[in-house]
Amino acid sequence: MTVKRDLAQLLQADIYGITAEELSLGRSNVEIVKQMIAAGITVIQYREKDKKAREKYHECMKIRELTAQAGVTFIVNDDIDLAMIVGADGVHVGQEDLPPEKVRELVGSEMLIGLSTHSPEQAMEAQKSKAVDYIGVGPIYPTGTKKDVCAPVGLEYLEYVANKIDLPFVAIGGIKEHNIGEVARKGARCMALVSEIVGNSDIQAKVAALRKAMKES
Ligand code: TZP
Ligand code: MG
Repeated sequence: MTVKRDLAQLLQADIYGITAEELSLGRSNVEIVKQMIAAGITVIQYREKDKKAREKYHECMKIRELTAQAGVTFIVNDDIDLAMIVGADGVHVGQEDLPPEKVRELVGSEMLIGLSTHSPEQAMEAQKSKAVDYIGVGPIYPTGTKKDVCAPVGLEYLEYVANKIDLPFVAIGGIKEHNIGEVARKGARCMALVSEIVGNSDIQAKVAALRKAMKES
């Protein structure tokens, strides 16, 4: 039922959806996931920094059910235990979280591991580590969504990854309809957008417009 370690699906994804309830115009994370699925998004990450573990567990159980029914890859940000308990397809960690090799020991061989990277050195290290399945590349542009975010890495680092790194990658940070074409032109095929998607009252229309802007680039 679940699509474990389905890198093929991840590679085909054009848009990677991420939850952010505080930016979702009063809609719940679960409601946003329903709308992302309706918009045809095939990879969805649950990112929730403010809630208690029990509430996150209940939300993720519901999201697991919805994504499994739709054949959508479900990734949990930060919480390795939560990802395992709800049977997520993947877990996404940052540079200051547990090392990916140790995460792999915990989650086993089936689960996808994503790692955020911000420099060529970090991308190289991720590639050498056989534990990482894909990397996040960003923030490309300034973003107000992530609180502890580093300075924008710019398009130069994105180009480096597109040309020199073999791992699948997801561009992230400040990507909007007006600049997604520029990101695509630098070699990104999969983009993660938070505020641009969850902060829109018509997610289906926004995703269609984003896809059009990517294709026209
Ligand atoms: N990691 C790097 S930037 C970012 C995360 C989670 C936030 C991106 O949000 P937005 O609203 O698409 O700029
Ligand atoms: Mg993190």
